[in-house]
Amino acid sequence: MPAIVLVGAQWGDEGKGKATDLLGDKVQWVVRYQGGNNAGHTVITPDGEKYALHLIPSGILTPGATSVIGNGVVVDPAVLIGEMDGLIERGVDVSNLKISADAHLIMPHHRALDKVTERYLGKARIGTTGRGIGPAYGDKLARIGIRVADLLDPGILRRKLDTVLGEKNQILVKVYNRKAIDPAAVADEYLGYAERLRPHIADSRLLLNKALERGETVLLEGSQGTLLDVDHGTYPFVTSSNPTAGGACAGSGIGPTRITKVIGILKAYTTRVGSGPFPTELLDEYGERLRKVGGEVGVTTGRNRRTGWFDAVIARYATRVNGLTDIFLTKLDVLSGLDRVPICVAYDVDGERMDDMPMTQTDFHHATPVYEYLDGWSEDLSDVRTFADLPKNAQAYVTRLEELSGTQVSVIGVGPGREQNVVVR
Ligand code: 2SA
Ligand code: GDP
Ligand code: MG
Repeated sequence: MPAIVLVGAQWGDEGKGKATDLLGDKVQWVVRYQGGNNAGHTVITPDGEKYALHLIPSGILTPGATSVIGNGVVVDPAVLIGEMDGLIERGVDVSNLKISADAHLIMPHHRALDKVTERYLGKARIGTTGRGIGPAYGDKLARIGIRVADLLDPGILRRKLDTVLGEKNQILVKVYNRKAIDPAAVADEYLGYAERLRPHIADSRLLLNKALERGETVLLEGSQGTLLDVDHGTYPFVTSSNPTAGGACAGSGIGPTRITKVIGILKAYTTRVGSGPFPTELLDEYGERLRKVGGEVGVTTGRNRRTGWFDAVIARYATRVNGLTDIFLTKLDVLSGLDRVPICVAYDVDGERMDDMPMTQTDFHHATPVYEYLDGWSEDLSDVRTFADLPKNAQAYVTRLEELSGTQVSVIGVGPGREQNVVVR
């Protein structure tokens, strides 16, 4: 009767979409528990079809699994409908998609405020995706959010919009010199979406708990990553939700005793998109090489991702914060062709060695990597399917990452395709 959590162990884009897809045929339910359409998850199916999913769980591509947008997600209904239509056009069945009645909606004022506040922050900007994520979670915590269930009650929806826009329009107009948003027009627009989404709106926590009681398996799919968690990440350069494993319970309504496995997705090097500290960042030709060979471009915004060497301090931190039981190590193939491969094993913070994440963000900003160097390998890994067939130096690299992170590697990604994996255990 297990629930399995799958989390990004770095700053996102570790290959969670592919990992979810890989587990898809072993599970009956796939649930998104946080984030919104800031996420971009890439899945390449066996017939070579490439899908970029933003709001819909990657499990939608696995026939037989039911996909759920959990209560912890923020939903932009126009984007959701667009994504559903895009999938239907390509022959994917979305009729079984469930959307939690308690999920919060991204409204036009959230998108507007996300953009203007970023501009206002200037150099201190977060580098958000501009999708309204932060303001939507802000309203949720301030208890003025509008939820999916409100789409089913036009009177309530209109009343809530009048109240919230009464305040937000003051801010938009008086602070940011923007146009006011008409509550009646927004209500009409959103009631249109309601008609389309109505058959999918569900009491998802009840569905999931009943499924667990029947002995079915639920996969809880995180978006973004551990270091982007609003509590455990590099605050304020984070997203506004809890991608870490703890967030899976709150964002789905499943109790922690149900979770039997927590899989951390870890890239064989590091990337980050948006602002904020990044100790192993490479601003040289090696960084450019990782970006090119790894195809490191944002799936949602098309921004270039920042790139750097593997950071074992972060891997250890992610192991602890999420209680990882397994690691899926992705993109090992991208490191082929290097003479030696650096691994950051600790930080130097103003002359002091730190083996663990510094307590303060000020120290983290000052952290410079202490590197250990392993010999590289030149072989193309894309057709390797067993650990024994990996070049000896690649094996040594994986083994060292396991030692340093404190978690066993159970699968190694050697290419973007569904079958391009080395299953270790
Ligand atoms: P937001 O929009 O409020 O969540 O932005 C806050 C920070 O969170 C980062 N963030 C992400 N980081 C990596 N991948 C994400 N998804 C897309 C992808 C990103 C893209 O898969 O490539 O296309 O640019 C994602 N979503 C949010 C964001 O960069 C900010 O640092
Ligand atoms: P997610 O947000 O964690 O789902 O990851 P993204 O989809 O944003 O980015 C991961 C990228 O790496 C996608 O383009 C995947 O197709 C690709 N990918 C995943 N695993 C591997 C791998 O093992 N090797 C290579 N070369 N690419 C991979
Ligand atoms: Mg992504």
